[in-house]
Amino acid sequence: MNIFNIVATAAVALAAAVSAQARPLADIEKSGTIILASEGQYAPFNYFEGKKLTGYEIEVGEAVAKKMGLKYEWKTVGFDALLTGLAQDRWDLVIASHAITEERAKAVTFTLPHYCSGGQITALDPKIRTAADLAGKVVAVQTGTTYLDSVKKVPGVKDVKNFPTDEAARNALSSKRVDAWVTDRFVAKDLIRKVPQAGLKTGDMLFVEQVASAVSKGNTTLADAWNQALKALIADGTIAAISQKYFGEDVTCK
Ligand code: LYS
Repeated sequence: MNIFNIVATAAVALAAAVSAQARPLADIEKSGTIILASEGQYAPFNYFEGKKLTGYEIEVGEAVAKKMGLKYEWKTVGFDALLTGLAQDRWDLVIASHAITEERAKAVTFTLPHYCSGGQITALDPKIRTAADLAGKVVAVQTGTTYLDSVKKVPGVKDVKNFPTDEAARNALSSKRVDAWVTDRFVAKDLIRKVPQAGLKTGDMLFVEQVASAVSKGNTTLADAWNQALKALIADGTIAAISQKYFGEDVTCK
């Protein structure tokens, strides 16, 4: 065996060991409790109201778990650590506004989407509305997001500044350390409604995306059961009602 074979064999063994840790549906059912993970810093999708974790995705997650006949327990960590935690068996499922992307799909298995949205240009200056208007401008985004990937592709942007949370990116805009912020269109809409005095103005959507939960790569028993429960709750209007409560509209994918 040469060194390449040894390394390759070790990598395969490691991958097997990591994926073997994912709890299939039968194990979760036996324990009775699914471990859900989210960020808790992305209102109105997932955030804290005092000590209580709440938001559209939190209520959707809890409704789906209940429909599956399971109790649930929440873990919250930074956005960056959520998908890697799946491979380390720290939780069973992540529901934290991750869009389905090819890159992420290499590492995790996505469920059906629970909302459709996209990245929107947000600024204080009403003249900054289109991708072309971002030329020569400094733009804030949260690290590890599809917003970062998409802004990097806009020609002529002067600088893309990364922040650990979406809120930190927004604060950079409010304090005029950046010219624009790219965030989810429903996050921007909610802020404009709740904090009109902040003077945020929205421009074009840079892209659209489907947002879904993620389970450990290949954990299809869990993904299938989740999808079945989610579909039933979309069909009976439960998800639309949760959506109305947070957004005043139905954000599920049409
Ligand atoms: N939907 C975006 C993404 O997939 C942003 C999520 C941001 C969560 N704080 O990356």
